[in-house]
Amino acid sequence: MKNLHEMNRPWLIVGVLAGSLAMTGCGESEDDEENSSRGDKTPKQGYVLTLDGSLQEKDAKHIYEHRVTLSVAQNKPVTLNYETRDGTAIAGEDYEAQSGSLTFAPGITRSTIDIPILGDEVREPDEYFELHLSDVKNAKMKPDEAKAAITIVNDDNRPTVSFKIPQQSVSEFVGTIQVTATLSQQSGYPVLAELKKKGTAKEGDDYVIDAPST
Ligand SMILES: [Ca+2]
Ligand SMILES: [Ca+2]
Repeated sequence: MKNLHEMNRPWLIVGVLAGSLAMTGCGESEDDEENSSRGDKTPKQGYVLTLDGSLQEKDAKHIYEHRVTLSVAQNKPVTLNYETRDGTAIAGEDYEAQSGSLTFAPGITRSTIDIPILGDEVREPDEYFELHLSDVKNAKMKPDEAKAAITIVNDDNRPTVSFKIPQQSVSEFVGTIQVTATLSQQSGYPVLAELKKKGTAKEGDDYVIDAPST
């Protein structure tokens, strides 16, 4: 019996090991199924997002690149439509209106929309226009993220005022002369200038000024 008992033990041990191995093998198989499920090529839901932007106006036409992003890369092309709309900035005067469609190729999460900005040398307030996104396919977009305000920041200084002809001599019998003041550049604001008079000729005796006091 002793021998038989000793002979049986290895079988028992082998049986336990076999059971253990079988359980381990079973566990690996379940993990594989889970991995397979995770790697089924269906990425997390993607969201299209664009933020407000701002740029310096500059003094000539240039291109502003407005960024649009996708929160997670997708395995299908993500498409959307876009269009600009006037705010205080006016299409044709401050920027060139744009509309069209944008595509994120599979795996891509960043893209830009080019918008021509019509820079000039006219001092103006900061102005903005809007970029609206719509018809997103193969991704989602939150309603409050469907548009961005883009501000064109003024970069023009105040113009200077000067006389076109700084000094001139005229006959006492000339009658009326015109004295012209000029601005160094256009202004988007009304420009007021104070008129000061001095000299040996006296107003009322030698001349009168037929002009606004400013
Ligand atoms: Ca400018
Ligand atoms: Ca300007």
